[in-house]
Amino acid sequence: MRTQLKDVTKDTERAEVIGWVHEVRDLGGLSFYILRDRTGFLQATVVKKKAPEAVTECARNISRESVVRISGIVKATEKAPGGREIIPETMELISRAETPLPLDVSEKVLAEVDTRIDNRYLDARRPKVGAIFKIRSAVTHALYDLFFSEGFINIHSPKIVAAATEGGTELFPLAYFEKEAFLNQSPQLYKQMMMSAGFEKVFEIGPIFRAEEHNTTRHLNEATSIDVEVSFTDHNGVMDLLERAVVAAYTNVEKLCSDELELFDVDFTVPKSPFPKITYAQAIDIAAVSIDEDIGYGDDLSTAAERAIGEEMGQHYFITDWPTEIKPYYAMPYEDNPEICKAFDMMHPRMELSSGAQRIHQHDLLVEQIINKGLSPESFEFYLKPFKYGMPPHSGWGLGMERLIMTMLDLPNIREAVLFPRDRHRLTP
Ligand code: ATP
Ligand code: AMO
Repeated sequence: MRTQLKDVTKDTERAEVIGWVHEVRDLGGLSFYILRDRTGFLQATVVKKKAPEAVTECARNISRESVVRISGIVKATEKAPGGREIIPETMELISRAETPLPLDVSEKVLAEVDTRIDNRYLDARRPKVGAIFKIRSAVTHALYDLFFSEGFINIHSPKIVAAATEGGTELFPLAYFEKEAFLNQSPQLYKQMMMSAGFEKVFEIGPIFRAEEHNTTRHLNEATSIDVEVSFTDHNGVMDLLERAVVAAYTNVEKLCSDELELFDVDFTVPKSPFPKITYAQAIDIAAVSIDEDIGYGDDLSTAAERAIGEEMGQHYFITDWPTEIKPYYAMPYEDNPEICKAFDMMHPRMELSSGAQRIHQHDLLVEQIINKGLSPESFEFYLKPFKYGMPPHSGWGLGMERLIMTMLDLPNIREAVLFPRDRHRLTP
């Protein structure tokens, strides 16, 4: 029976293990093989004079990153990682790795991102890279737990659609028989329609597609969005939910991934709630005195502005009360001041993580806003119809999974938080 490497301890007498050969050190009469599996490392030590001939024969032919099976006696030794080693009685080469390797797995310094992603199957063998995806999995687990424990219904919205949701510029067109179709930019319209259906609380964690023209370190063409929509609550209600989601994600990572976190040079602390809130007007004031660019009320927040405000805030925070003009048509204007709306962004000091809003639920007002944005209500017919037949007040947000992970672990590039990233120059692997 195979034992995982972390379960081989100083007190283990005998074990059978299978792993990748992470390192080979041949000192002539003595050779060391560091085995690796997803749980850790184990040194196998072969003393040529003492080992069975079949073992020395197999050991001689072993290349790094080959898969081997070893059975033997376990001994305590301070000189090996984890304070123990295995002395092989049998050794079998299960799958040989060719040399040279396209990427050095044991190398401490990471190769260029492009080389790494070209060889992702090897790159992900590095404990630090594997750790990112174990942490991402713990975040996903925490979010599903939170949403289910709060009575949310999980939905899956279509990814092939006929209309833009977030504005038409970042759309990927698709050959769809005789019709024009696109990859969906956001579940926005569908999660709202389910409010009309009476589902009350829905969530979806799934792909979104955006034809981002430029390569940046925080944009992907295929990203994962954590989306929620909730009826009978306003923007403040869903901002509270967003805080709970971020705190739950961090808390689960702290609980389950302490070994993984040790691999990162990051000051990991669960964000304190409530997150501070500033209005868009206050955010612009901070940016105006902090950055060289010309920035004023009504402008989008540039990357430099986001950084400057983030530095001032020093933790996760909300920007509320945005000008209606620069937020999407579905954001609800304040009744007493329609120039501003009940939209918010949730920010990490480094960048935006989430956008959300209380939505317009009145059909005629929504049509008016669609027209104000220069869009045509005809192309939104399927979306607008539910607003005529009993649409409850509702609010929601979308939170970028990769940005959440990237900021949590202080990763320099968003591509590190996706197994197989898609950008303008990359469609494989
Ligand atoms: P969202 O689009 O979801 O609101 P975001 O963080 O991408 O989130 P944007 O409003 O698209 O926000 O961009 C904010 C700023 O980031 C822009 O003003 C611009 O400075 C920079 N930026 C956004 N997209 C790009 C891009 N594709 N290339 C270069 N810079 C970009
Ligand atoms: P928005 O367009 O702000 O809002 O997107 C929500 C969040 O999704 C993430 N995100 C991305 N991450 C990586 N690469 C991209 N190209 C990318 N685009 C977006 C960001 C962003 O904050 N429908 C609204 C949400 C809502 O109101 O419910 C929406 O899509 O972290």
